[in-house]
Amino acid sequence: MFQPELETMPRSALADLQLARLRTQLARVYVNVPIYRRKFDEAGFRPEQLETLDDLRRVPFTVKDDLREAYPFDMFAVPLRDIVRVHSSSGTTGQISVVGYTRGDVERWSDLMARTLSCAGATADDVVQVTYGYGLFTGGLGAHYGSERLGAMTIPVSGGNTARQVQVLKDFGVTTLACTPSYALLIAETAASMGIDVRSLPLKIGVFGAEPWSEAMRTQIEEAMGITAIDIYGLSEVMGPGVASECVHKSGLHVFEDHFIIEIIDPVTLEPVPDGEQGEVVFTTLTKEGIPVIRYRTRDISRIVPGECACGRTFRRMQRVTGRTDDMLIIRGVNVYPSQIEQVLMSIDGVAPHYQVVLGKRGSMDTVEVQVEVGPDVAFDEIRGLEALQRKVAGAIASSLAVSVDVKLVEPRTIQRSEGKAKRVVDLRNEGA
Ligand code: DLL
Repeated sequence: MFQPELETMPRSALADLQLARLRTQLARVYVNVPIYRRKFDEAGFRPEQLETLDDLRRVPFTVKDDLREAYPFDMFAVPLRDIVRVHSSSGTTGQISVVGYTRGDVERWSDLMARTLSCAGATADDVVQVTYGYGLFTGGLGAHYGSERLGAMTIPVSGGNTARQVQVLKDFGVTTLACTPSYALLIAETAASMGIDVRSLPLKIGVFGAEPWSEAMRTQIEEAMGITAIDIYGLSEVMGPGVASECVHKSGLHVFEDHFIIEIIDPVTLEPVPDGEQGEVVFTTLTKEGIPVIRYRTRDISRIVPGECACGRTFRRMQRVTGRTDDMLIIRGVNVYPSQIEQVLMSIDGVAPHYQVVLGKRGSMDTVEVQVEVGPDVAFDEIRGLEALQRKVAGAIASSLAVSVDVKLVEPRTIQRSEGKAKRVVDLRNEGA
């Protein structure tokens, strides 16, 4: 463990630490960030009223729109001269939000990413290839600083140029790869086309995150690369990667609770749900100086995994994020996340782990078509075999998810590959309208 004294802290000591930090944090934002002061005043809440951790429920939520309205710097809690770095959220929808880090924030983030890598089994002896994008995205620099903090040999390749990624992987004796899971698959596929079997290389650990991926996808990647694939989670608004990470037991992601308070709420009633029940993840940062967030609604769906982990860490675990409230498809009344479709697809022989869900319109009806590549061993010109495979895929989705969707099998390598976050849903409903 990178910080065993913190990672295995007794729960009661952790609660004391959280409460002390939370008090300071709430007082700071109240004084320094007018947006928080206004919200707290409107809710009739004063920071000094917080007596127990449960009182956090009385504090108003922060949502993505608050950060957007504060664009670029209005939610910063320190003068700009104390900010040493900015990043931003991916901004696939609408205005981006900007986040700022003080020197202390960068220090703590480096520790938390070193923790993450160490959770995954990496040590100072490892050679870490950072293939997350460097730039405004938090993935590249986050992993980079963490890897250096761990003392590992850090290779800042950034995303893109997949053939070069493979070359570096092979020539530099890389043992740990940090990238999105979808990009890991593309790297494996590209290596194979270059005649390189990744399984025969020293690579042994993958730290994959930044997008939803299924357990079945994990198995695919682990088999294709001969590695242990670890799920790592975070978001720019809260810090970037390094908010939660699986350990080698792969049974949920330990939330780094000395720095973040996690709550799971019902997104409709906004009330907390009991441990083990699914809901929207809400985070409060306890130590961030640049841009603290208080009860930030992530829109990510997860649940607390009850019980203790065999690794000895006392931090509670969240289940892998299956999707976001805004990615959820409602297909004839049934709620479905793309990652659930992925899980079904990956369990079927003959289809490749490359797919897209295409939303369209037929007349006034919404249509959903799952496009998936057939595996390399399937003869694309053998109509009867293809029809049977298509029926099998549609049948498996219908029986697992209780929805019927159109399935289209496509030829290998026709679904667009991504070098960062994969685009799983293509919405054509407003095209040509
Ligand atoms: O994706 C930070 C990150 C970088 C995490 C590298 C892990 C590795 P954003 O670009 O702000 O930050 O996107 C955050 O991505 O709210 C989730 O919806 C999704 N996400 C991140 N990690 C996971 C994961 C980075 N392990 C948004 N599983 C989050 C599922 C994830 N979704």
